Amino acid sequence: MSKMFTHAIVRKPGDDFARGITTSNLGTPHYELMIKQHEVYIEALRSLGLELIVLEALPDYPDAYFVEDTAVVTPDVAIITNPGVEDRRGEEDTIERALATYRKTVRIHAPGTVDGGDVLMVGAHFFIGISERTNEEGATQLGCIFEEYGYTWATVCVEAGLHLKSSVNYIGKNTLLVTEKFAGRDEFKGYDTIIVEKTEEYAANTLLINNSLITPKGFPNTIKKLEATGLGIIELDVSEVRKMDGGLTCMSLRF
Ligand code: CIR
Repeated sequence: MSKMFTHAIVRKPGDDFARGITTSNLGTPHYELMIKQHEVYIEALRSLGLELIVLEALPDYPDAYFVEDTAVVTPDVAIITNPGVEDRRGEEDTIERALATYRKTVRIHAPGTVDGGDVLMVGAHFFIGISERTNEEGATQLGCIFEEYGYTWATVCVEAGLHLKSSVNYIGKNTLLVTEKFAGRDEFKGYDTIIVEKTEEYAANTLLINNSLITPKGFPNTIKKLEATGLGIIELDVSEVRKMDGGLTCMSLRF
């Protein structure tokens, strides 16, 4: 059984969200549709029993609804990150205030950088992706905090995709959902893997909430593989989020 979450923090996208960072070539995102998809996402989290803390959009931070990047929340402590891109620094201050009600908070300090999208929790073990956003110094700071609280950790080189969780996610029952590029990596020995084929790579960003999976709509082969796990599955259309290089895990902090 995976860890049970009781809460999630989300933030409404601002009407400037299309000014966020993106490398995708999927066209201009549509604000009203984005808001609709975000509302459906919130309702999906609620339907799985989570209490939602919904923050207002943060002026001048068009990527701030990707709250996952600003913190790593464990059962004992919340680690507030130092985001890997300058433009997003400052988002973490508001998240620290929101999390302080629920957890003791500690911080990652420069020159260390960490984006929460690079941190994958698998029970009491954490994989930390070394990426364009998360550097070795940040990973070491984070790892030392994990050790203090009795968790283990290992780094994984993120050679493809924005973050580690763009390509690898834990879906319970000792199983990782991975893209072809990450399949067979030594770091994941000891886990079962479900491989997402190249044409469906985006579906690797599937979110495990208690005993259900939230997965992006439009990836029929991955759905078939996920159905075999016997877990509940919710498919959500996140077309507008994808245009901004984001996905399902990015839009919430679960704890
Ligand atoms: C960024 O480039 O920072 C945002 N446009 C996308 C962040 C996605 N976050 C995530 O995967 N955890």
